[in-house]
Amino acid sequence: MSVTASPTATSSRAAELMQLEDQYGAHNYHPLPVVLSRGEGPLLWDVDGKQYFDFLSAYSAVNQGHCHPRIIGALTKQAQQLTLTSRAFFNDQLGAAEKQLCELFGYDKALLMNSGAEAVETALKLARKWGYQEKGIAPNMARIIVAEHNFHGRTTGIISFSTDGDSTGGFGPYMPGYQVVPYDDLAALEEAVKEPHVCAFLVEPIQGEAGVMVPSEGYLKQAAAICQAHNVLFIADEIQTGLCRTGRMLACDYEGVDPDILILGKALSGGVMPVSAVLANDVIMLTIQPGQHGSTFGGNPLACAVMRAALDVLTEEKLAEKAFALGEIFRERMRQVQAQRPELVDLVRGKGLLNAVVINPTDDGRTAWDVCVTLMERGVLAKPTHGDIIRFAPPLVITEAQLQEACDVIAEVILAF
Ligand code: IF1
Repeated sequence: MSVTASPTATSSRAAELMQLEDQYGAHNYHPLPVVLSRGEGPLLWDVDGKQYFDFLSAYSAVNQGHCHPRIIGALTKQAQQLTLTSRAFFNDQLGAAEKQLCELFGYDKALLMNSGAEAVETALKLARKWGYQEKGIAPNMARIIVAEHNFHGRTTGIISFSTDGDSTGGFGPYMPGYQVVPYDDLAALEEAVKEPHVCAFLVEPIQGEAGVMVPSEGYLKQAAAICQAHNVLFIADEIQTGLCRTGRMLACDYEGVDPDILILGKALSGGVMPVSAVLANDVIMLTIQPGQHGSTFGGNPLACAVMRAALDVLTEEKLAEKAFALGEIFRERMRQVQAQRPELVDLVRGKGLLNAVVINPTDDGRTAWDVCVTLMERGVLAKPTHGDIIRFAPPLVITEAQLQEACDVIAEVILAF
């Protein structure tokens, strides 16, 4: 692909479409000024036909690449047969999909939901139920430990334990029953889980939104051991880090950690539709009985068919191995840039193809956002988080040649910045 250096001449069509969103849509995002209309693999095209490398992957929902033919094939086939029955009845897709999930990740049972936040809420309810029924915590006294700088979704329950002002400000009152401990701090965690009402510790194996914060080697394993020693459930939110993104099927696999409750989402559907899942063994999962939890679309036949194809693509195309190898190349390329511009590039970190580059603001006030606008003009789409951190997360199907080509652009842009 030839990445044209043409400046972004926002066409009238693009401007018109951006204006529509501005006039008729909520202003809950501040998108880069690009209007996309087609995606294939690691590539996106805007309404003017300009081609881009996607280095966000819809926040790791498109690990399998845009519009993967296997997944789209499963979608279109099932869409013409049966899309939704509700769980009031059985359907011919759900059981096989649950079986595939349980066998792939090694759990007794799966509970399918739609958005990631819904799966997180489901995990929190399961942990509390288990706390009351199995651990004997007094009614309404269950507490859950979470990490500082966490991101687990946007519901009023989940933001109740967020430490990010933007996520929580102005949305009170907040749900009680949570305690925040510093991320990557085993002593603080051990102190917190001693409290007898604690039923669970919820944590991201790598904190994505916080800026791809990779914890110390051994943190996950020791945290899981501390939880086990205190009869506290270890809940891993792998919605962003899971499904091959970090170079293993799960980020927890790097340390051989088997969470008591595993939460998946995003790439569980390859970015085709919202599909999320909670996995746990019977002693936890069966604390919820009929009528105690659910969702209209949870486990719908269309989502099941899509999820099964999305999981097949991850394993058959060996996307974890690819992410691992390509991630090494990416970080090495970025470290070469850092060596040339140490005053600008503060840090390069990540695992597999979940990486971040921290850009120090320049003396004349230009920031990571400005780098991303220039990258957009040069045909690479990435988005900053928390002002100075650029997350680089291409679809795992990107080829080495494409990755190198995108790195050439990223290096040129940063070095010229
Ligand atoms: C937004 C962030 C990323 C997640 C983890 C649960 C959820 C997410 C680890 C909830 C969702 C998305 C949400 C989206 C942007 C994006 C995001 F910037 F918000 F934090 F990826 F880092 N656990 N993350 O990353 O899943 O309900 O969205 O399906 O809200 O702006 P969801």
